[in-house]
Amino acid sequence: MNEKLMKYIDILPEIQEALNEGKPVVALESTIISHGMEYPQNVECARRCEEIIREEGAVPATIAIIQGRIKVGLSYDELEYFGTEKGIRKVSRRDLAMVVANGKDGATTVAGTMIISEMVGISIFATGGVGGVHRKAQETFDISADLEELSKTSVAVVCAGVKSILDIGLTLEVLETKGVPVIGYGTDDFPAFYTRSSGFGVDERMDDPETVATFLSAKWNLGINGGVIVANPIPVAAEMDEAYIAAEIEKALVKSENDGIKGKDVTPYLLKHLFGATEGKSLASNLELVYNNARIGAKIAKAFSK
Ligand code: PSU
Ligand code: MN
Repeated sequence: MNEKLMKYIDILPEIQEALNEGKPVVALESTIISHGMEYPQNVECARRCEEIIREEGAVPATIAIIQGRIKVGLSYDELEYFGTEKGIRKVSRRDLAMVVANGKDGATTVAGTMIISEMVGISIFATGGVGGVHRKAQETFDISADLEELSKTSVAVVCAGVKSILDIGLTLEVLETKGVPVIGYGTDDFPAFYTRSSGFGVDERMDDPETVATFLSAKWNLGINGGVIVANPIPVAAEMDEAYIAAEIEKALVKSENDGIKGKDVTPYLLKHLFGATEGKSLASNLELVYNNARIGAKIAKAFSK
């Protein structure tokens, strides 16, 4: 990290050492903690992800902004604070410098977390789902800044695909336009978050961490900058019934429209509504797929560090 960055970023010594020595590190985001789940499941989820990454022999780096300081790695108390505090700003590319300059708290989205990961030299990042093209984006122009970030920031994002609160087909079209490779991890089908298949294909299937690591090295050594989506389907045992979740998503979409929800509030609103409507079933699935991504993220980070 250069001196200019050090002025703004606090990185835990364990993470800095691992990066200096070329050991595997996996980034984790914080919007999932503050806007994606309720307390205490959010904090439990964050802790369990870190634990899984350690069990696999990599170092976790949860990324967030606390009182204007960019944190790479959170202490026990910081995570607790982050999980309970209300009104934390959701931080994508446009928000990042404002939150830092104003000394505020910020929860980094996929885009925000990718930016900070690249700043400190972390190449692999595990999360639940990435943002994408919202349904009716033809009218609303609501396309997640995550897609733009994936086009230019060199971090691999291990996720369970995108959920069908989004238009999955259009999301994949935009990813193609922006030159973002979409890898199916052990699958030919692009996963739909709560279910293993969306009916859309991936660019290429890769079945083990080494193959993904070799591909990432080739891409970035060639100077082809930008992110990669490693789409890792939810474990079979945690998968939801497709018709059931599709119907609940339709209802949630109608409700968000009736309530006039717009912009960055749309994704958190839909998630929260779904958790309630499915009596926690979608939350249970969500947790399992995030853990699965943390595990595969750590395996890929290990292979990539070799
Ligand atoms: N999808 C989820 N859970 C989440 C998010 C997406 O299943 O918590 C979060 C991620 O942080 C993602 C962000 O980067 O929502 C996308 O928000 P928007 O659609 O406003 O770009
Ligand atoms: Mn949006």
